[in-house]
Amino acid sequence: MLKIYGRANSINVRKVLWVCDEIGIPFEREDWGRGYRSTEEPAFLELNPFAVVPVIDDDGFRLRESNTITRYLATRYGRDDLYPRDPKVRAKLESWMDWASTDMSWGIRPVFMGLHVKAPAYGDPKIIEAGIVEWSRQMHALDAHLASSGPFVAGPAFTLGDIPVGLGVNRWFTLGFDKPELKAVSAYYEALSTRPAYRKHGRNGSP
Ligand SMILES: N[C@@H](CCC(=O)N[C@@H](CS)C(=O)NCC(=O)O)C(=O)O
Repeated sequence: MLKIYGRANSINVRKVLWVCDEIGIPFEREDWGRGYRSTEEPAFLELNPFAVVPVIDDDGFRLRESNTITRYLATRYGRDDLYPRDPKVRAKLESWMDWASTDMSWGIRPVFMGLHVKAPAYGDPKIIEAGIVEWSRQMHALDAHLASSGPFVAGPAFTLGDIPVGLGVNRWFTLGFDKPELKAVSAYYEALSTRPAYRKHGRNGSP
C-alpha cells in the first residue's frame, strides 16, 4: 500500500492527501514534521535528506516534492482528466503549480508563519504586512485570470493545477487579516468546496 510520510496539516502533505482521495488510492500515513517526530531524525533523513515532508513510498519507489508526487500519482493511475496529455493544457496547469510554489508562496509564508505558527523569526508586524502586500498582489492576478479564463486555473475543468492553488486559496480565506474582496477567487473557493476531497484536506478549518 502507498505510504505517505508527513503531518496532515502541512500544505504540501495536503496536496498528496487530496490527490489520493480524488483518485481513490488507499494509503497509510505516518506523522512527521513540526509538532511530531522531527524530520531531522536520522530515520527521516534517510527518506529525504532535505528534511521536509511529504515523502511517499510506492512499493519501494520513494519520491519527494509534493507537486511531483501529485503528477506521479495521476500518471501512474492513468488520470488524464487531472493531468491532461495535451502539451498546452499540461503546460498551463503546470505553470500554476509553479506559481503556487513560488510567487504565491513568497507572500503566504511570512503571513502564515507570523499569524498562525507564531514563529519568532516572523514576529515583526512589518514582515507580516509586507507578506500581505505581496500575497494580495498575487491574488489580484489570480482573480483576474479566473474571471477571464476560469472557472479553474487551466480553464473549464479541474486539474492538478487547482490542488496547490486551492490550498493557497484556503489559506487566504482562513487566516485572519484585512483582505480585498476578490469575486472570482471567492467563486473558485466555492467551486472547489463542492469536491469532498477538498472539504477533507483543503477547506477543513485549518489554514
Ligand atoms: N518543496 C517541498 C517543500 C516541502 C516543505 O517545505 N514541507 C514543510 C511542511 S509544509 C516541512 O517539511 N517543514 C518542516 C516540518 O514540518 O518539520 C515540497 O513541495 O514537497
